[in-house]
Amino acid sequence: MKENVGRPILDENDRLARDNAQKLAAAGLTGVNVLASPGAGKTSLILRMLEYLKSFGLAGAVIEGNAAPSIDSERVRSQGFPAVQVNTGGGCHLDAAMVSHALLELGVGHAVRGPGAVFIENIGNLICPAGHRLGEKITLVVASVPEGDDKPVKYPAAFTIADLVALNKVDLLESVEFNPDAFATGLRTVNESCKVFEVSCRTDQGIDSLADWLVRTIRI
Ligand SMILES: Nc1nc2c(ncn2[C@@H]2O[C@H](COP(=O)(O)OP(=O)(O)OP(=O)(O)O)[C@@H](O)[C@H]2O)c(=O)[nH]1
Ligand SMILES: [Mg+2]
Ligand SMILES: [Zn+2]
Repeated sequence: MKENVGRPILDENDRLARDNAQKLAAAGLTGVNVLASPGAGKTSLILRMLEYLKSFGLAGAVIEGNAAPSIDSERVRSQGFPAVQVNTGGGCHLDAAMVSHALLELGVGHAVRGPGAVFIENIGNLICPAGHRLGEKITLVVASVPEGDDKPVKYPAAFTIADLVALNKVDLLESVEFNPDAFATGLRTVNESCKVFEVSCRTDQGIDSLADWLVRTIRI
C-alpha cells in the first residue's frame, strides 16, 4: 500500500521530465543531472566542464538548484555562462516542473542552443534527488575524497543510476584516509557499468579525460 501513495505524482513528474528531455534534444542540448553531497564540488566541476565545452565551440548553461540564495548561479554567470537559479524554498530535491520553468527562463531553443549541454546542479543530497527524473540524458554523481570511500554502498540510490561518477578532490588523497580500491569495489557492487574518473578541480587532474567523455557523448 505504502509504495502506491506517491505513484501519481511520480508519473506526472516522469511525463514532465520526458517533455524537458524533448525540448533539450530539439535544441541540440544534452541535459546533465549533477548529484552529490553538499560541498562535494558540483559547481566547481560544472565550471570546469563549461570552460572545456566552450573551447570546443560547444554551448553550456546551468540550472542551479539551491535550497537558499543564488551564490552558485552568480558564480557561474560571473564566469560568463548563462545560469538560472531555482530556489526550492528549503526543499531537498529538484523536480521536473521546476526544471521546465527553468528551461523557459534560460531561453532553451532561443537564447541557449546546442550543440552543447545544460547542467542541472541538484540539491546537495544523495537520497531523494535520485528518485526524480528531470529530463537529463546523463546522470553525473560527484563524490569527493573527504567524504570517505564508503559512499557508494551507503547511498546506493544515487550511485546506482549514475552514468558517470567523478571522484573529486583527489589532491587530498595524501591528507585524508581514503582507500580508492575500496571506493571502486563498493561502486561496482551497486553499478557495474558507469564511467569513473578521478579528478581534482584544484589541480585539474583528470578534468580533460572527464570532459573528453562528455564531449563525445554530447556529439553522439
Ligand atoms: N581541495 C579541493 N577542493 C575542492 C575541489 N573541488 C572543489 N573544492 C572546494 O570544495 C568547496 C565546495 O565546492 P563547490 O564547488 O562549491 O561544491 P558544491 O558541491 O557545489 O557545494 P554546494 O552547492 O554548497 O552543495 C569549495 O571550497 C571548493 O573550492 C578539489 O578538487 N580539491
Ligand atoms: Mg554548488
Ligand atoms: Zn527531497
